[in-house]
Amino acid sequence: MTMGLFSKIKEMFKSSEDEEEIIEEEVQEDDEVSEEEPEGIVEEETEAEETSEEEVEEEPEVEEKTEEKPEPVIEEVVEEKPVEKKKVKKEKKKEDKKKDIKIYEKGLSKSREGFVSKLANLTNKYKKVTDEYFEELEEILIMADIGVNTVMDFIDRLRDRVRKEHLDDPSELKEIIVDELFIIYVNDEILTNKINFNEEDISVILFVGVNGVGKTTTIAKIANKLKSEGKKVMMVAGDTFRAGAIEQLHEWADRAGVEFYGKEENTDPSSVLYDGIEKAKEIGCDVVLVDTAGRLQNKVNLMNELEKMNNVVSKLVEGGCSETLLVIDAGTGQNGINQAKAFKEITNITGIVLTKMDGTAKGGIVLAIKEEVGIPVKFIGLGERMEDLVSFDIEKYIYGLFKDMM
Ligand SMILES: Nc1nc2c(ncn2[C@@H]2O[C@H](COP(=O)(O)OP(=O)(O)OP(=O)(O)O)[C@@H](O)[C@H]2O)c(=O)[nH]1
Ligand SMILES: [Mg+2]
Repeated sequence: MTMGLFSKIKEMFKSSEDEEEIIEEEVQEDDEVSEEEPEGIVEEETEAEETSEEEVEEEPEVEEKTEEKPEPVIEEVVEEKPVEKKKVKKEKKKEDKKKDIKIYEKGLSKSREGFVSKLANLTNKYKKVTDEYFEELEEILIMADIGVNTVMDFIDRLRDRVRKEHLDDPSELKEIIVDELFIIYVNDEILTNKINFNEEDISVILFVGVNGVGKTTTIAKIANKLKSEGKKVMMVAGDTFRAGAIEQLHEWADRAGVEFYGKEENTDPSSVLYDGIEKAKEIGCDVVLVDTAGRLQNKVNLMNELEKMNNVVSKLVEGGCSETLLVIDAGTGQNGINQAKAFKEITNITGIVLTKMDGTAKGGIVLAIKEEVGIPVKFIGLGERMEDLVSFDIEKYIYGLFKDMM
């Protein structure tokens, strides 16, 4: 049997672990600090990292940013000690990777305990791969919210491989199961988890989703992330429907240290958006993040509202919206999948943010969404804090989920 994908992924992350014991200690210290200290400190650190990595050479905004947070030390390094700069760059990159993996590991611990430990038990329980084994496996995967159709296809493929490769020991199947799950997600496609930015004009990102899924929190997290990458960000309070929503967003904007635009409750969201974008352009923002109401009475209302908002953006911005991100609560299972299908019908969803992955033992929804809805998951939320958001990366996800199993 050739080396499985999971082994490769595991080796990839393992070898970086071995090389970097010192860095790991540093990162652990960082983590401890970030749990206790207010966000300000973490932000500054991230900003400094990002600046030293990429922005210095490439981004035109650097001058502005340098005014706000001068980094004389880094500039010296850039000009006079290119070798050292490379070293710093490499170490920072490793450090970032490490941090990301840790967020995945921590955030997926519930899924790991639930679904993955059941898989491990299954392997111990059966001496041979039998029909009962497959039935039980099927049940575990369905319970993990992978979705019935996806599971059926998956089991068929697995049975095929078992037959062709003459496998009959369940422990040999563990790795194949992980590989096949990975294949479901990747499915020969080029996956993009990158945010699409408008090259010509200001970038406008709409956040949609039913109430309570985590739209507002996600906006804060993404604002925080973009700000740390050197972008000037404005949040626009397009949820004028729910009492308190505007104030809630305003508070997040203050905490993240980004611009905010909002009007009175019950104002037409499109008019807020219109004025917000004009204001954002006036003060030189790069990105506008738009909160929207989740609880409009029915689908037609919601569709009309989103269409109106899209028209406003098209009027003011070359190329219209850069992204419309659908926010889904990972704990809602099939319901979440249905939301994705419904939203897909009423507007052009360009990516999905899966929130509350830390609170569910059913991490399989990532695979189900990909298979049943066909829209890429761009981010996952793994906690309530501003830092608890990562770009979705299937390799880190698989590693975070299965690392104890092999
Ligand atoms: N554990 C966890 N909680 C989260 C995550 N994302 C959001 N939440 C929590 O979910 C709750 C709802 O979040 P909001 O951001 O207000 O959700 P919303 O979609 O804007 O809700 P409405 O404005 O009422 O439609 C809050 O208590 C958040 O702290 C996450 O990734 N993990
Ligand atoms: Mg909200």
